[in-house]
Amino acid sequence: KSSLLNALLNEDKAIVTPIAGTTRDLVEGWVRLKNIPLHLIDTAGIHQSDDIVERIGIDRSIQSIDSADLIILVLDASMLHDERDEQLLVLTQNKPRIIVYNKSDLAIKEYPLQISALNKDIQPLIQEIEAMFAKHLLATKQPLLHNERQIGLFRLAQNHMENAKQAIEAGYEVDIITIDLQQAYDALTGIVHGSQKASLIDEIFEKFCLGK
Ligand SMILES: Nc1nc2c(ncn2[C@@H]2O[C@H](COP(=O)(O)OP(=O)(O)OP(=O)(O)O)[C@@H](O)[C@H]2O)c(=O)[nH]1
Ligand SMILES: [Mg+2]
Repeated sequence: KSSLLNALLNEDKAIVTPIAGTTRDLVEGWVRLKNIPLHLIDTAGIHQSDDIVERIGIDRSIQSIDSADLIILVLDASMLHDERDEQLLVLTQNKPRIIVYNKSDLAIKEYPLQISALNKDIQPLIQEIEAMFAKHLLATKQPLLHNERQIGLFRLAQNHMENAKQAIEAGYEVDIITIDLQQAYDALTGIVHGSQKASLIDEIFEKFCLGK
C-alpha cells in the first residue's frame, strides 16, 4: 500500500519496509490524475495484531473505510487470498472500491487488474480510477464543478480576477479594477444559479451564517 502511495505521488513519502505492520499512522498526499484531484490516504494493513500501537493504526484504517469516497483494496498477486483478504473483501463490498493486485512481477496468475508498485507500473490502476470517475461511479463529498459550462465560467472568473490583480499591481484606478471584479462576480454567480443572475452574497448567506 505504501509503495503504491509513493508511486502515485512520485515521491518517497511513506516508509516502506519488508516488515508487515510498518505503517501505523495514516499517511496522506494529493495527486491530480487528468482532472481528478485525489486525496490519497495510506493506511495500516488490516489484520489481527497484539501490538497496541499497530492496533490503533488498524482501527484508523477501518474508520477510513467509512469516510473514503473510494477504497483501493490492495491484494498481493504473489500469493493466494488468505482469511484476512476474504474479510477485507467482505468489509468493503458495499463501498465504491477498486480491487488491485500488486506485485504483478511475482504474480502466480493473471489478474484483471494488476500492477507493480515497486516497478512503478501502475498505469492500469490509474486508468481504472479515471474510468470510474468518467462513469460517475465516484461520488465525492466535496463540491465539484461538474460540467463544461461551470468550468468555463470558473475559468472566466479566474481570468478576471487575474486581470484585477494585475491592475491593482499596476496602480490603476479603482473604477477600472471594479469592472474586472464585477465580471468575475457575475461568472461565479452564473455557476451557482445557471444562466440567471442573482446575488451570490444572498446565496452564501442563505446557506451559511457568516461572521456571527
Ligand atoms: N516484488 C514486489 N515487491 C513489492 C511491490 N510493491 C511493494 N513491494 C515490497 O513489499 C514490501 C512491503 O511494501 P509496503 O509498501 O511497505 O507494504 P504495505 O502494504 O504498506 O505494508 P504495511 O504498511 O506493513 O501494511 C516492501 O519490501 C516492498 O518493496 C511490487 O510491486 N513487487
Ligand atoms: Mg505501509
